[in-house]
Amino acid sequence: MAPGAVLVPDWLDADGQRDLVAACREWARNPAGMRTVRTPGGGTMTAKQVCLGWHWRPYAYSKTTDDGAPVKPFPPELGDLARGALAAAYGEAPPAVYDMALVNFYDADAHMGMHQDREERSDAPVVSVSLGDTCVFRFGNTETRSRPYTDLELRSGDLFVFGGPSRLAFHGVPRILPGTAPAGLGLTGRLNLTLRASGLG
Ligand code: MD3
Ligand code: FE
Repeated sequence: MAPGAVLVPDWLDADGQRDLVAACREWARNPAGMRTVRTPGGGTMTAKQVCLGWHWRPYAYSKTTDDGAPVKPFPPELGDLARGALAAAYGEAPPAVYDMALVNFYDADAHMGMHQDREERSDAPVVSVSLGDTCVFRFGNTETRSRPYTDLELRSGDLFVFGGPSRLAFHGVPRILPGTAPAGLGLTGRLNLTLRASGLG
């Protein structure tokens, strides 16, 4: 891929995928479900979302949710998952503190427009794990949200790590390929888990 962007296909086996789906369901359920994110321009995002560790509000992080409730904790096992992901992608784990996760759920019609992730104060790589339906992922450049970009498919169990010059690349999810989740996973739609170092202490 581009410098700093490493795709590890089939990083999680079937059992690992099933465990992570179950965990995502727990994190989404307690105490509140997944939320619909409203953007400052008055739009709504089609992917539903849960934040762990830090609350992401377009376009800032906070320690309370929109209704003033404390943000759900960052599960320590996700720190281990992040370290394992960095080792798999780069062969070593840079010493950043991973303290926030975003879980995005896409139904068949959901998508995510081209954007940069630049609310974090840390330049540590973003770790992304895909579960369920395959998506078309659009990986762009650091200058504009338009071409040049590369479209590729992310499948259940795939790991993608975005560090170095790729950290500020524009990216998005133009579409989901419904019905492509592995049989036996028990997931209709797509879950994406991103792990980040907020750098906010
Ligand atoms: C490249 N999520 O949560 S994951 C996001 O599939 C987000 O839910 C998409 O974009 C999803 O912000 C894409 C791949 C990804 C995540 C973060 C990145 C690619 C990235 C940050 C920087 C560069
Ligand atoms: Fe993003």
